Amino acid sequence: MIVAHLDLDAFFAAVEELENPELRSKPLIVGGNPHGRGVVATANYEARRFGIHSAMSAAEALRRCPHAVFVTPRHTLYRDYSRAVWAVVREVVPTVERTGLDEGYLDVGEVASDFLAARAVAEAVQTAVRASTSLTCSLGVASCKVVAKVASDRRKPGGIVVVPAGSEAWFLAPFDVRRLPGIGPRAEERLRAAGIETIAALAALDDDGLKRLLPGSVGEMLRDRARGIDPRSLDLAAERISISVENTFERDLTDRERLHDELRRMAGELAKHLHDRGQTARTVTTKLRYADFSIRSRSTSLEVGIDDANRIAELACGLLDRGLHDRPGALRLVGVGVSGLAEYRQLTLIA
Ligand code: TTP
Ligand code: MG
Repeated sequence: MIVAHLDLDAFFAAVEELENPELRSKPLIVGGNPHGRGVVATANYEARRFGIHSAMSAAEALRRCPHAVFVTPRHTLYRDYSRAVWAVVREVVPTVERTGLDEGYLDVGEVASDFLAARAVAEAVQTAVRASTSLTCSLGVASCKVVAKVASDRRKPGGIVVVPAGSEAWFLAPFDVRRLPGIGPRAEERLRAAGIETIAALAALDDDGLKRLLPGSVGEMLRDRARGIDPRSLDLAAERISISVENTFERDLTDRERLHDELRRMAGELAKHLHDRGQTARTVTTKLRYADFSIRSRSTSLEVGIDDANRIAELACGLLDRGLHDRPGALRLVGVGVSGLAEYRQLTLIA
C-alpha cells in the first residue's frame, strides 16, 4: 500500500486571505470574539509566530498579538473551497477517503508503483490544488495511514514528506507520543507518568509493560502504530450512511418542552457533523424509548438534503410529537439520526 495523507495549510485562515488579500501580510485569527469567550479556530502562519494556535482562547490570542486581525468563521465558504479541493484531488488520485473538510487519505498506490513515483503524484496533487483553488496543502506519503498522517504534519506549510517502506518505525521514533494518532489525553498522561515520552519508547514496551499501562487491544494497536504498523485500509464507506445521537435521561421525561430542547441540542450536534464532512442529509429520524423499554422511531424524508440545525430540529420535534401522539407516555431516551447523506458535490449535480 502507498497512501498519502493530505492536510490543507491553515485552512480557514487561508480561505479568508484569498477572499481578502490584504489580510495576507497580517497576523490573522479565525475564531470567536476576543472580547468575549471566543476560541481560536485557526490562525495563519504569521499569527502562529506569536504562539497562537487552534483551541486557544481568543482573548489570549489578542494578548499575545494585539495588532492581529480577528474574523469570525464563515463555514459555508470553507465548505465550498473544500468541495473544490476534493474534486480536483480526485482528478489526480481517484480513490480518496476524506476524513474532514481539510484532510483525507489518498490511495496513491493506485497511480504510483513506488515511492519515487508517489512523490511525483503528491507534487501533482499540490500543483492541481493550488492551480484550481490557490490553496496550499501538505502531504505525507507512506506505507500506512498512521505514518502518512504524522508525516503530513512535518513540513507544513506546503511540504511533502515521503517515508519509504521499511523506515516507518525509524521515522516515528523521535516524536512525542502525543503526536501518534490514537493517543488521547488519558493515554498520554499514563505513558508520561511511566516516563514514556517518545513514540520510540512506546514502540519498545514489552508485553507486560504495555498491559500495565494501556491494557487490552487498544494498547496493542497503539504499540503497533508506534512501530509503524497500521492495517487500516482506506475507509471508502467513511462517506458514512447515517449519523445519530441519543441520550438516556436520569429520569423518564414527559415534559414536551424539555424533550424538544433535548432534540434541538442533538440536531445542533448532527448539523456540526454534517458541516465537518461537507454533507447533507435527506432523512431525519427521531427515536423514542418508553419507560417499558419499547422503542419507536419516526422518520421523514425530503427531496433535497439539509444540513441546518434549525431545520433538523424542527423535523425531529415534529416526529417526536407524532410518535407521542400515536403512543403517549414517559420517555427514557430520545435520539435523532440523519441518513441519506450526500456530498455537496452530488447536490450541485442534482441542483
Ligand atoms: P487543522 O488542519 O488542524 O488546522 P489548519 O488547517 O488551520 O492548520 P495546519 O496548517 O496546521 O493544518 O484544521 C483544519 C481547520 O479546522 C482549521 O483551519 C480550522 C478548523 N479547526 C477548528 O475550528 N478548531 C480546532 O480546534 C482545529 C484544530 C481546527
Ligand atoms: Mg490543516
